[in-house]
Amino acid sequence: MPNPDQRAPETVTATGCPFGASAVAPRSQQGEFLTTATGTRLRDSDHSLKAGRRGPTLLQDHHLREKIMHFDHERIPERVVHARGAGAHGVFTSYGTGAKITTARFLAEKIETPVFVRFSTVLGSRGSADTVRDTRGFATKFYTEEGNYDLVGNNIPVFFIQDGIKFPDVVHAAKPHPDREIPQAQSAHDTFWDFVSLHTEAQAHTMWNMSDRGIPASFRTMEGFGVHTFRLTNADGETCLVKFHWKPVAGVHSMTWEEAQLAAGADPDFHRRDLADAIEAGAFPSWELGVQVMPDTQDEMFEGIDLLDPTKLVPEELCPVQLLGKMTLNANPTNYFAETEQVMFNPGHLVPGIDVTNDPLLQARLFSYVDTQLTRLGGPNFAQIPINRAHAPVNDMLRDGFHQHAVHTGQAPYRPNSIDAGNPAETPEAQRPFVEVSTPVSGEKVRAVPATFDDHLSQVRMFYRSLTPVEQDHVAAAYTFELGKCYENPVRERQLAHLAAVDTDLAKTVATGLGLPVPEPSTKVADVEPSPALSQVKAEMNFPVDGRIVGIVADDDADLAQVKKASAAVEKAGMTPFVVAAHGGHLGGKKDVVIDRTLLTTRSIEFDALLAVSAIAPAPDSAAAFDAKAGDPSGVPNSAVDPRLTLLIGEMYRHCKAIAFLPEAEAAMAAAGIEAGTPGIVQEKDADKAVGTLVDLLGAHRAWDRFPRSSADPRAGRDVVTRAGAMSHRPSSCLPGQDCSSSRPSDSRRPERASTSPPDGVSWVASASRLSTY
Ligand code: HDE
Repeated sequence: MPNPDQRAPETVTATGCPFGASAVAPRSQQGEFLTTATGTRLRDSDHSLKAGRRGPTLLQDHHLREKIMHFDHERIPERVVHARGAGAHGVFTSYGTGAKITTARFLAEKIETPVFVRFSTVLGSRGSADTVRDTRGFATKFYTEEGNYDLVGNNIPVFFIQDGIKFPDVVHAAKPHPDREIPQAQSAHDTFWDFVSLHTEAQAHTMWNMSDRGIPASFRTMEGFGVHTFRLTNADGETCLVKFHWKPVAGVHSMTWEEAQLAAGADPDFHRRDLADAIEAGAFPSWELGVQVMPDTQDEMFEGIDLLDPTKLVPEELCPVQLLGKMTLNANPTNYFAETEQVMFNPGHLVPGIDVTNDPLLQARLFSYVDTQLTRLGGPNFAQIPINRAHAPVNDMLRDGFHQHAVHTGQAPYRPNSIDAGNPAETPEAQRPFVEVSTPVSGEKVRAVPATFDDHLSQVRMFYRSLTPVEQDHVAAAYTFELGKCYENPVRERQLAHLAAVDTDLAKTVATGLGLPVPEPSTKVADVEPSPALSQVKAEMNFPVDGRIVGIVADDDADLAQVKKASAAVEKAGMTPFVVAAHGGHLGGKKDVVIDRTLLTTRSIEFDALLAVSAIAPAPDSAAAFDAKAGDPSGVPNSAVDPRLTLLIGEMYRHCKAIAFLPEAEAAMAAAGIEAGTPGIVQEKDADKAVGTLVDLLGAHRAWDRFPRSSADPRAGRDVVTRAGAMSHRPSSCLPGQDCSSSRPSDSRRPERASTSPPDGVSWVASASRLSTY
């Protein structure tokens, strides 16, 4: 309590509004008139104070000085990694299935916890493109009643390095070259490949980056991983080791490399826009949170995998993901800077029941995240920034510092004290304090990792062999592209030798593309069983299509009834229709059909599928000198079709997207050289039916079967999407009470079904018989 002679500042907000005045007002600007930062009303903010109209500006112009001073300091240092990001608010609803393994309240009870999520790329600067090939950050802040819990993960389950001390090295190597500061936001350059080819432990993460995971279709279709192993404690004090997973309800989907490159130019904000648009449209992105639960054994190993090694994953076939709850992102931030830029995450923001392990990468992170905020957010009081504030009561003894917002009372911010009656008290056991799990520690001081960290390549081989042929092709193309952008031959050769160790066919394909011989394998690699759960292309896929974009192509003479029918059917399916025509405004002069895109403004990357109601004849602006897209020589010359429509359809065709043609649009199909019966190509008379078929095709994301493998390919003969020798994987044994059969890898089914019938209770998987050596 303050003393009788003490008074605190008035309880007003930063903008002078009394707290509690209204839900919105405390955060916003106040009143009708422009003021200075201290509330003095201004008459003129457009002219500086001068000695005469043509005279010099006067030093006394305090408003000019305040305005320019503030502007000069509007930027804060961007994050040293993960600088480019997009955020959203949401809610996490627990299934209550976690009670057996953790005391964390937000998991154990069927409760709703507000969350803020920030997705990011790692390498690029704040203004870089969204669709570069890179890892994506997936950081979630749960504002729980027991304090903030941050799950600061990535969309890739393994990491480049085993020990945090090497983080500056990998980041320096991956960031632009220090002399010219290029290339921005990508790994296709010598220093990156120099580092990863010299550090074989980086090969696993690198192959994930070269796979389709490195170019997600959307933040909404990314898996998330906590990467490290964490330790959970239940009410009986029993512990288990877990790996966290986020499973996207919309399925795991990626871009094609050409799409990613086109998007980086045509719409560098592609992912940010997609997230915000989906939320605005009510297609709320959602994920289920799950855990792989492993016994907390003394050696911290599972199935021969060292759980402290962050370059390794645990195959879901050996330890299924058990679902704990569902997160739905349902609101966009109000102000990018205040929320998405100023949010700060920290793997050390833990709640009772969740603790860290000795993973040497995680240990370094526990130091790093508080440290970086000091510079980035300008002092130690970053937890007081609105987006970072806990929703649980805060009663700390942290005092003063830059930008202190709290007006602390009392005289004894220390413990023990008698002057403030000993307050605040330490939390007794019954009141659920956070207590570190007491684990025995022994050993000599060394700079070394355990011998069980030594195998760097067997899981790289496992990952590659778990992919379907079409995904393997993408991996081979990505390595060829990236190494093709390197100048240093020794770097390429060293990387090729690692690929030769991982898979001979892969190395051959890449070496052929580079025009280099296939080197001897760098080492001998153990064979491990593939894990089909790692592939994102399944034989049967039927994912929700909410928030997908369907382009509806029509010209002024098109049957407007069909256009309207198509739009209505697309909306009914939870998707967004974009009408594409030759010009802006309205179709056929009728006010009721608004044109969203023109052939000049659009590009194929905007659409997940296309429905052509009619062809579009060459428009007045279809001269190549005006719009270079019109000069594209591909397609079948056809004076009746605008060449930009042919290009649009051709690109979507190349990207294996679904395209439907109504009869009036068949000239466009012919102009693009598309044959009837091609996978993913629909010919229908009626818009309603066409949309129905598109929905089915979109459920599988893409028609990969459109392009069979060439017979020159060493792996030819295999189906494009069916994995050669796919095996059945079941966890070899389950603890009593666990229904392992229901814990399939969750992207192989429509996940909302799982949401309505979550597992009864999560338990841990006993160590299965050793299937393989890692
Ligand atoms: Fe980070 N990381 N990191 N990291 N990281 C940061 O913290 C760091 C690592 C991850 O949206 C920084 O506030 C070190 C692994 C995400 O705000 C910084 C090491 C994983 C984000 C930092 C790692 C991540 C960050 C930069 C090795 C996946 C963005 C700004 C010991 C499990 C969070 C900041 C956001 C951000 C350091 C390794 C994920 C510099 C030293 C492994 C998603 O503190």
